[in-house]
Amino acid sequence: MAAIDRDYARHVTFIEEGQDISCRDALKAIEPRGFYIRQPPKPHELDQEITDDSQLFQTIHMGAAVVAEETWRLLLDGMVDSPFSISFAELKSMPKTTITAFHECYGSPVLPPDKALWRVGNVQWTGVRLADLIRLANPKTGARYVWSQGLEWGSFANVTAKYFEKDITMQKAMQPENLIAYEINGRPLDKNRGGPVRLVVPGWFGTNSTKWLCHLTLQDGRATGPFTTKFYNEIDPNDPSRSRMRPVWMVEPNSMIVRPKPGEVLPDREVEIWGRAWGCEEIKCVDISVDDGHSWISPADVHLEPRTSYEWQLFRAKVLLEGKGKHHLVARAKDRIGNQQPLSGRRNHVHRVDVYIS
Ligand SMILES: Nc1nc2c(c(=O)[nH]1)N[C@H]1C(S)=C(S)[C@@H](COP(=O)(O)O)O[C@H]1N2
Ligand SMILES: [Mo]
Repeated sequence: MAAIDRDYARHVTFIEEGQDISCRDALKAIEPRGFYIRQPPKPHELDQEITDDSQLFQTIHMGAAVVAEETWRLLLDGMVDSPFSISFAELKSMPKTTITAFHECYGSPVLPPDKALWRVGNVQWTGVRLADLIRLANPKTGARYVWSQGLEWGSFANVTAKYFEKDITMQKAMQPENLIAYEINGRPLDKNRGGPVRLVVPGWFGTNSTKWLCHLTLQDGRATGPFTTKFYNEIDPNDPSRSRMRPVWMVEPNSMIVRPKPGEVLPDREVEIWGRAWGCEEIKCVDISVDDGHSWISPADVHLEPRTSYEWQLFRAKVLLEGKGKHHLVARAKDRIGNQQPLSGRRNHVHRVDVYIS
């Protein structure tokens, strides 16, 4: 074991063979029951670098779990040599990490993928590194996925589930960005945010970041619940025959214009456009068009902040809007590995803003 692991081992309770540990007793109630969305502000209202908790969207499928912090335990088992459980106090006594990351909802898993766009924000999460906890459990070589389960149960879109269950690959799980988080923007996670403890998987869609987390289990195949089989799979846009499906995991490049605001009447032809770009991979350039995508201004004239972890990236450009009347502004991000936002028809298609020169 590495030094950090030996230190961590003091904080957990290893499980003896044959011992049956339940992590589900901490569920006090599900209140309120049923589907709930808190809609995000419009892109032009997301003008702060860090999105306040009160401004950040919320997505709840079956209801919000009310969790007893004193009895809460996280269980880590499955294809590991040293399964263990850990209390909230023990988790908080471990070395903590803070990461700034964009947080984006895929949108409805039952509507076409170009609906419910811009459910996004950028926040600071604090907690313990998922990879450190997994290492402590000594994963077996065949473990390929980490399944995560929430405490709540119920139904969504006429499908019942015994709990919210998601999976991520072991390869992703062992990256340092993933957290077993208990704070957002320096404050404890409240009930709707998934408190006391949730998973956070930066760079991947929000749906993978299981709230009211109580169980992690390492497995050799994909999770079998409705939230990974029936919901949250999509047609792979890279497949020419449009028949191959893929899990809703990595966030594709995306961007939004924050200024000017839609419909703004501008007195001056010289206009500064700025906004945010984000994706699983770092965004390397943002193209800007002032004629609805017919032509693009040189990327060299668009300033783009580099990324340090998974935060959204600011872009900014000064443009000249020729002539009075309506102008169509478009921004289009391209990531480090060459993926570019499509112009239409996809959940990450470009953001368009119309403005007027008076
Ligand atoms: N247990 C549980 N975790 C969950 C969900 C849920 O319904 N139950 N919703 C998921 C979805 S689809 C998203 S986008 C994010 C939303 O996190 P937020 O509500 O904190 O923004 O949580 C994910 N984790
Ligand atoms: Mo979501």
